[in-house]
Amino acid sequence: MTKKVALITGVTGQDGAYLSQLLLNKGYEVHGLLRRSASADVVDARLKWLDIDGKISLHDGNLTDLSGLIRIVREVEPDEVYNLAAQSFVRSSWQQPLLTGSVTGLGAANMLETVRLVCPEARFYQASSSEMFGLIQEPIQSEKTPFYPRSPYAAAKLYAHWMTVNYRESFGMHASSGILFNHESPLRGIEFVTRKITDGVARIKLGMQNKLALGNLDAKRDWGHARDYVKAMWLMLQQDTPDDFVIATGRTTSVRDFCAIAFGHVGLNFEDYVAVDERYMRPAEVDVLLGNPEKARQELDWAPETSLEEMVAEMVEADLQRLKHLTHL
Ligand code: NDP
Ligand code: GDR
Repeated sequence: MTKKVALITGVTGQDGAYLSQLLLNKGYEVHGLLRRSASADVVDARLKWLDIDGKISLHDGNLTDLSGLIRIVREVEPDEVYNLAAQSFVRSSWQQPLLTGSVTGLGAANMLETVRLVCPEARFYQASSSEMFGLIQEPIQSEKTPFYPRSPYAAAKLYAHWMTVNYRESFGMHASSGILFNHESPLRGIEFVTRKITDGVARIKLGMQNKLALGNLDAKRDWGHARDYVKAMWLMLQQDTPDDFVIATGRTTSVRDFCAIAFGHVGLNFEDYVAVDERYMRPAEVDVLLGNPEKARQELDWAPETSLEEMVAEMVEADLQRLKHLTHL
């Protein structure tokens, strides 16, 4: 049997790494879009962490460069395209609103257009986000909840989301959008609050630091594990009909309570170490997110497998290991 071929944009990010691992385990030939970096020696650190760096074909390109995308897709001839690349840090999107629009918004349109022109039969996944719910219009958010974006990032994701729906409806493309709530792991970028906390806990435990400065401790998020969430991406592209799905755990936790769990894991009280610093507050905040994954449960047979406590323990332990061995990530 011929191998299925997948192309992943954002392959060097958290989800790209876990998705590559999942697809390789399923026997796929995996290709990834790699944007040129002056730090080429560390850009594939996550793939190395999972020990899959040599198993993926990487292609030099950028989501903002349509002709390059066309060239790569012609070469790869993918059966499935996962568009995960984005300027994904919400806070930076106020500092770089136009770049965020170009990459996170128009970049998705570039990818959709590339697939439509070169391989319209390929299945397409768009990484949509719970940030699109922003100022929530319902206490529990589902596929039917109206959107209210609260950042340039969320506005760009909303454009990409509707373009995905539009290409599905206009051109009959098998294009699906996963509205994923926050998902974390030891491979999470250090600037996001969960990893910032678990890294801080590990540093404090090892005597390398004595305070952790955070922003809004009252913000609440529905946090799941990235390893569980990439399975949902794959499942969406295995369906006969493309559609949109909320992927979440159905449990929401405050940043404060996340701190309590993470510090508690190493026997420390977070109140002795965490300080609030106004610099980490946002111009407009998403106060609370809580997703309803019922549709995914019923139609994809998907459910989260890792509890928040298990995930926090895994993240703190990984950060302790990394700092002891001074591993890059
Ligand atoms: P990361 O920030 O870890 O990864 C982003 C990826 O996009 C990196 O590989 C990055 O490359 C790449 N990238 C950025 N700009 C460009 C560009 N111009 N051209 C090509 N590649 C580019 O994100 P995650 O893995 O956490 O998230 C994956 C996707 O899912 C993102 O679109 C994110 O917005 C979305 N999402 C994430 C959620 C989460 O909780 N993690 C929840 C909902 C949606 P490089 O390594 O060179 O920086
Ligand atoms: P988010 O993730 O904005 O939800 O976007 P992040 O971890 O950055 O923030 C979550 C919440 O924590 C509060 N917070 C802090 N955040 C950061 N980064 N640093 C701090 O010091 C801090 N203190 C408190 C924030 O104000 C916020 O309320 C993530 C990204 O992965 C997006 O790409 C994705 O779409 C959404 O999740 C779903």
